[in-house]
Formats: sequence, structure tokens, C-alpha cells
Amino acid sequence: MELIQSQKIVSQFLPKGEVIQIKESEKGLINQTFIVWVENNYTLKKYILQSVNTSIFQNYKLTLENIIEVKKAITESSFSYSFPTPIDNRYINISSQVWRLSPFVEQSICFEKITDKELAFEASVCLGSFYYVLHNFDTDKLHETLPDFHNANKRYNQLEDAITSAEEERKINAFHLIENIQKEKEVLIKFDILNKVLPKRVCHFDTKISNFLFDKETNKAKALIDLDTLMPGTILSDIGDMIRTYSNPLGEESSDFDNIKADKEIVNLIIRGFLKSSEEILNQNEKLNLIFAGKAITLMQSVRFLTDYLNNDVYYKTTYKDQNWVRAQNQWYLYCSLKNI
Ligand code: GN1
Ligand code: MG
Repeated sequence: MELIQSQKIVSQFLPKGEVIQIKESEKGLINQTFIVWVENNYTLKKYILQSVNTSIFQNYKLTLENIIEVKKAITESSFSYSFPTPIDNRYINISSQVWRLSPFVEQSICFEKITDKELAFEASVCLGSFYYVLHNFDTDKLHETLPDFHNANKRYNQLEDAITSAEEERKINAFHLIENIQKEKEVLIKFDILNKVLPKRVCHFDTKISNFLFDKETNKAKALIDLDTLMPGTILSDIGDMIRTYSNPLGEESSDFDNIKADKEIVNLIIRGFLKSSEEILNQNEKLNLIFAGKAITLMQSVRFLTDYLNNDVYYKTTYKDQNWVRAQNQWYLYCSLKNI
């Protein structure tokens, strides 16, 4: 994006701000994100400028309402991490693109992968604390902005539909993985059953490591970001996604399938960290299913990537032809290794 275009958007939020520099961030598979340096009242500050993907977040106005509600509760609580929300609590619409500007968390660093196991512990303590401070929050106040986001049966049916309409070449490639996934359907069924009986809580729904920011010097968790998916859900979604993303040191883009092995020590650290700050408020059934959540969410992510591959890559951003196919297999191998944990 040109400086001049970003200036037009930023001025809507900071009328006296002058954009000095802009840099696109490669992070995230959905929204478009930029870091902008803005001079305002003689001080230079960084901000996060984002264009919201409104074909995925069609309910983006309700998404913002969820963010505002949760932020209110967080502000009144003892949550000791930053929770950066859009400036002025608003999004703006320019030439049918929806933009928001949020403060940049100073002195922070973002990791794409677990480079140090302590990061997993730090992030899971932060997540546990998020659940702890919000455990009395009335989730009826939140909208289900992405209906059935982690409804495993729906995801499975979407895969079946995609198989029916897929191009021959992709279908042939995917044949064995489809068969393997079909044999694991019980896991998806169990996930949905548990989701119905476990308490509804405020969920983040995207707890990968790059959505926690860390202190540049100490590597202590500092902030929880990327709030578009804040919705009512159960802890299975968040703890499951943590296990899925942190236990795989090669990351979800790797095609080195033989070496995709879940790191047991990391899984244990996640559980220890999460319980450290949330044990008091969890029920027995929740505590018993933390590792199961990791397996189920990983399988569901394999289903989601495979579905997108069969649908010709309409959902996740891709930079090369078979990227969703690689991701789907990657998640399958990870799932198989999590099963043995
Ligand atoms: C998407 O764009 P990003 O990376 O924040 C997706 C998550 C997936 C993730 C896989 C709204 O999140 O559910 O787990 O990709 N978000 C949505 O990398 O579908
Ligand atoms: Mg996200």
C-alpha cells in the first residue's frame, strides 16, 4: 500500500497524524495487516493498521461489539496483559474496504513458532488468566459471529461436499488422506458431544503463538491480540489450538512430514501453564479433556485445509499451488503423533 493511501485512512483516526513509514506484515492467513509509523504531536508511534476480510468476517460489526464487551470486562479485571483493541472502538469503510487502527504493543516481539519451550508455558498462563478473569462473564452478551466455527460435524460435511465437487486431480491426490480422516470420525463426534456439555466461556478461537506478544527482553508474555474470533465457546477450542500449533516445532507450513512429531514436553508445559492460572475455575470434565482437545482440533484443522484444497483454495491465503494440500497433510501427521502422546 502506498503511503498516501495509508495517510488517508490513518487521518480518519488521528486527524493530526502524519504517516512516516508503512510496512506490510506477512502474519495471518485472513486479514491484511500493516505496521505504520505515525508522527502525532511531535511524537513518533507505531500502530497496527488492518483491513478486515469482510468475506470471512461478514459479521464484522458484531465482531467489533464482541471486542468492545470483552475489553470492558478485561479492563475492570486483574488481567495483567495488554489487550489491544481498535482505536475509538470503530472501524471505517473506505472504497468498500473496512479498516481499523490499533495501538502497537511497544517493546514486544511476535514469534511464528515455538523457539523456546518457555514461550509455550508463558502463553498458556496468559490464556488461563484470560479464562480466569472472564469466568463470570455472561456469554449471552456475545454474538456467535462465525456460526459453527468449531462444529466438527459441519466441518466434516463441508469436506464431503468438497469431495463431491472437487477437480479430479485434487481428488486423486487427496484420496488416501480422505480415507484416513473418515476412519477418525469418532474423534470429531466426541468433540461435538463434549462441546455441548462443557460450560460456555469467552473463547479467543485463535490461540496460535503469533497471537501472543512477548517482551522483547525477557520473553515474558505481554499481550493477547487478534480478537476477531472472540465468541462463546468451550475451552476445547483454545487449549486445543494451542496444543495444535505449539507442539509442532516445524509449524503448519512444513512439508517435512517424516519429521512432524508432537513435542510431549511442550504439551505438558501448555497444560501446566494453563492450569496454573485457571485450575480453580475449571470443572473436572474440562480438566480431563485438555489433551483430547489438542487431538480433535488438529484433526479438524486437517479437515479444514483439505476442504479448502478440494475447493481450489478459496478460504486460506496461499502463495503456491499445493499449499493447502501440504498444510492438510502436515496436520494429519501431527494428529497421528498426538494420538500417541
Ligand atoms: C486462520 O488468519 P489466521 O491465521 O489468524 C483461521 C484459524 C485457523 C488458522 C490456521 C477465521 O487464522 O481458524 O486455525 O488460520 N481463522 C479463521 O492457520 O478461519
Ligand atoms: Mg486469527
